[in-house]
Amino acid sequence: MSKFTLIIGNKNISSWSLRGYLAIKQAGVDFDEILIPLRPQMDREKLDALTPAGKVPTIKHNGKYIWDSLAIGEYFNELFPEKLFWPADLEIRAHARCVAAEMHSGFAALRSMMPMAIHSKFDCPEITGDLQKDIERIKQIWTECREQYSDKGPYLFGSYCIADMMYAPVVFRFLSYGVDLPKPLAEYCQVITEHPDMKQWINDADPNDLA
Ligand SMILES: N[C@@H](CCC(=O)N[C@@H](CS)C(=O)NCC(=O)O)C(=O)O
Repeated sequence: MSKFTLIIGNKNISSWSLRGYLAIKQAGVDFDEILIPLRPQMDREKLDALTPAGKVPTIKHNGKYIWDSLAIGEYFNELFPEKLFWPADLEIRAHARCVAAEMHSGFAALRSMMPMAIHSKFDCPEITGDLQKDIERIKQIWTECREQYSDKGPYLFGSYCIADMMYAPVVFRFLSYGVDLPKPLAEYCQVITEHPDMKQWINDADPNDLA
């Protein structure tokens, strides 16, 4: 199988890049990494030359591009089904796909009002309105998952899967802004920060790169 190239933004702040990185790490393939700084100055020309949509993450493989985090997860799922990118059970898999898709297409208030900056701590903004709705909905999703699947393992659906990759940046947002979480959800956040691929990303992220 030919080599993969992963194109990403600054690790401290590029939340979508983190999802693509977690997917390729779970695949366990060799890959080259190209980091295009998005901040303080975005290299637009370089980004547009390397990615069809001008967005990260993008994977290049066999001369073709996969330029969206969820599509990247699905690509690796199809290439390496034995890595269990999704739960094996049909109904649990449908649940996992729903919560991953909900993250991928939603939570705009959380994303704009609590940008990810892995190594930073911030004062928590007032949690009202759309931000409150987003946070409450995420807590509800995580709580339901932990209640239903905790007997299978410490991740949202027991075993680590694409749903965890999609919510990993949310974990860092909650930690950076000090969002109050009930114990089972705080424990889930800790499990994510201790995942080996996450630890590698944290270690590589430059604290000086800020949103
Ligand atoms: N839906 C896309 C979103 C990708 C995205 O918006 N990435 C941001 C960085 S975190 C980006 O490339 N920004 C550069 C730009 O918008 O010009 C995905 O899931 O990959």
